[in-house]
Amino acid sequence: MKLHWSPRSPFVRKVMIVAHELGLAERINCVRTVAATTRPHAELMRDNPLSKIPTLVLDDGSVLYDSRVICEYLDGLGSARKLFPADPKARMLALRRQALGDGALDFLLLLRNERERAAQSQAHLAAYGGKKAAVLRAFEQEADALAASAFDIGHIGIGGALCYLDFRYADEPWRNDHPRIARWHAEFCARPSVRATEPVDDS
Ligand SMILES: N[C@@H](CCC(=O)N[C@@H](CS)C(=O)NCC(=O)O)C(=O)O
Repeated sequence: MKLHWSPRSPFVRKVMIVAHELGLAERINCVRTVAATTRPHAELMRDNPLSKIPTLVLDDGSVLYDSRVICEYLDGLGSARKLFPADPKARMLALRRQALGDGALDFLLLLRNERERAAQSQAHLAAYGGKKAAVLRAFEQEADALAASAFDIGHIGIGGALCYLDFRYADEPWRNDHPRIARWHAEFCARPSVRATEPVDDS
């Protein structure tokens, strides 16, 4: 399998954490692909018209995106335990947590883009900043339940979003005001799958 990959992308990292958790990382050929919102990537678009990573090309030439679809595909390949629960209630909880983490990443990427623009929109900056605070409060409220439930894709979604805050928003500390999710996140970061996928800013 070929993965359009970058060491900076939090969505790629989610896929790679899943791959490591399932013992599948060695089967994935990671190909460095630069995806940027303002510079559509012609070659990548032959596989994914959205010009986004992660994009997975299977050995038969078929293509999977986005990260949610790829993660679920990998989960079906692994013979080990599942990261997408079969029980409907547990599955919906896991998918909702994944959506919260992914949604946070979506606006955190937009917020970085907005801050880099010459003519910044104060309305966008304020909206993203407000969501960032709200999501951290939601993570904090969810911390005890996360710690008490079996590790799944929801944990990876939320843990990965917090890792991205540390990577790209390191000068905006969140731990002091959110001690329970900070404790949970320390354990998340100690997992071999998370340690094996540390982000690198290679720009
Ligand atoms: N919903 C997508 C989001 C993927 C995404 O936004 N990837 C970023 C890199 S972290 C990207 O490819 N951006 C390029 C663009 O927006 O054109 C997923 O879960 O895979």
